[in-house]
Amino acid sequence: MKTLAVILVGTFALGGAAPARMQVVAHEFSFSLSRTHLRAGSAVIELANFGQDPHDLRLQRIGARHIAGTSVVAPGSRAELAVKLVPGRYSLWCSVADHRARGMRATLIVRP
Ligand SMILES: [Cu+2]
Repeated sequence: MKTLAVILVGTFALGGAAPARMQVVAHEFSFSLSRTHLRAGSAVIELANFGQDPHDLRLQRIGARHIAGTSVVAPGSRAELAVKLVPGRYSLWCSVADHRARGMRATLIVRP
């Protein structure tokens, strides 16, 4: 019985520590998301630039003011963005030049 309790505590601690992960692949001119829904809490969003131009990633919960984002990522490179997500709808876009208007935008849903 004592052993079982220790295992349960160990599993719980591990599960609580690992943030959700999501990947956004950038091309000219689109974003493709490894998932469109995430649970609220800590998450690491990776921007992988598979395109031929520099791109970045901006993230904003619709209705909120704060904008999170990566630096501009060179072709073939990646960047990670660590965020704490509250439930809501989020806009994702590339802020380089007119890329957003050209199609580098997506929506992410964060569930409670
Ligand atoms: Cu771009």
